Amino acid sequence: MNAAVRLPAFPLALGLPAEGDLESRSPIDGRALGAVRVASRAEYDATVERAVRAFAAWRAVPAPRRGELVRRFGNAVRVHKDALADLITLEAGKIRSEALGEVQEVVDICDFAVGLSRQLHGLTIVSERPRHHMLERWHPLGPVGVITAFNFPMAVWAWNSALALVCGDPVIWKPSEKTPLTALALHRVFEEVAREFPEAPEGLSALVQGGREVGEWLAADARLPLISATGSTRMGREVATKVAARFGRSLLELGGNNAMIVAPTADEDLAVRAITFAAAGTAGQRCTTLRRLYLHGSKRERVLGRLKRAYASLEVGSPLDPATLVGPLVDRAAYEAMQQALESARAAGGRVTGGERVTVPGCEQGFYVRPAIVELDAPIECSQHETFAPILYVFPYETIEAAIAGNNGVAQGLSSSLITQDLGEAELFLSGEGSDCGIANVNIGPSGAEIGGAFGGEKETGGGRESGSDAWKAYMRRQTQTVNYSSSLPLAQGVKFDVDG
Ligand code: UN1
Repeated sequence: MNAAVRLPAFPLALGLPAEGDLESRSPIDGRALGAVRVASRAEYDATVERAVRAFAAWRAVPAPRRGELVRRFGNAVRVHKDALADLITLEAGKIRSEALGEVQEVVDICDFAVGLSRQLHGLTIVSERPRHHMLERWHPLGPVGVITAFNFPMAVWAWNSALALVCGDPVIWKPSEKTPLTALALHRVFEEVAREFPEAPEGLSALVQGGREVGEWLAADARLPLISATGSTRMGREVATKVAARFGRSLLELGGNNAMIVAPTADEDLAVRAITFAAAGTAGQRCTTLRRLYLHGSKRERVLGRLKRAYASLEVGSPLDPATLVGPLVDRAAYEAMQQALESARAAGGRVTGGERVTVPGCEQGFYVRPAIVELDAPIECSQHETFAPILYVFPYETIEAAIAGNNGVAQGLSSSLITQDLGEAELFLSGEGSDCGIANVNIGPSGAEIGGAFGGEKETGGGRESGSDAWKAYMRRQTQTVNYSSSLPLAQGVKFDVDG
């Protein structure tokens, strides 16, 4: 197995920065990759001031022209795709194909946003008053704070910033402390493009590196009308409370605890492949990862048997090895959280297969695990929570209603899926009586959403929607306008208020 870490060509020939108080370590083998400087409060304030000034200029640039900047950025990302994917692999531990997929997601949201820059549509509304009409218009909102997680260290910022920029908003990005270099690289690509774009004001997009404190500054900062935060429910609760206290707007994309139902008519080949990618892919570190599996009694033994064989054959190893399908967990804390969850599952009567640490030659400091399957008869404490690791809890079910109740029986509401050939079941699952999640899929797993649909979920997932559909509306303010083109002044609801004057 090739475990040697080859350093990528940093985009735009930057070289990996080495100076700084925030060190980046590779989950592959724990080696230090570089370091960045954490922003001081004074630097942070100066950054926000620049963003406020940038807003005054950027909101006056016509939206299709703002889209042109995003188009050029997307093209630059295409040019640097390989190097950016290399960095994701090094710093987040993703296998090559998934790292390339993430960069592609950046390109895709840019394309989406470019089209959108000519479609920031409002409504015209008829008025009850003669010679009046009403309009609903969308205006730029102001500088947006974006907090992102380690597991999608580029795509989630791009979902937010591509939309925010075409909507007329500057962006301030606080990336995860675990992936500062990835953020720096992608942001440098943006800066290069913005430098060549005459209408792009200084400070249109900024990167603020640091830990929890920086997130708190953003959340409490009344100069930022919107905070978009992706990460744990615990983090989201803190951010949302702070933002609400100053009447700001928050867009939350928090934890998931996603389920799949495998029905009696399910195509088993498709089911096993869908389960394996969704539960073990990205080493279980997606917010859309499949964590709970409801197997119909008639399918249980066969699907479980095939699944265990598929799991046993999964290549776990360095993501630099092209044969690897399951790379490392992000760090020791993630490994310990996984082991703790498995221990409590065992104590609660769960039958655990896999989950043990895997030693990868040359990568002894990395935390590699064989994805785990936990067979249960009913939910237990730890299956109700999101443990950011590849643990799949498997439950039996008998009726589709019971399976849907199981799917919905957690505090999170991000993604869900049903594997079936039965149209009635599929429609029930997709109906108002069905899945209560933001995403509901039939005959595909819960993860790997494409750009185009709104991404996000209900309940403790936070309710936010990002990326596709009309998610752009979160980055703008809505204004209802009434215009009177007569010379009289009729009042709504027939109210009379006649004065001589
Ligand atoms: C995340 O894990 O925060 O749907 C985002 C997916 C990816 C995005 C995941 N397109 O799995």
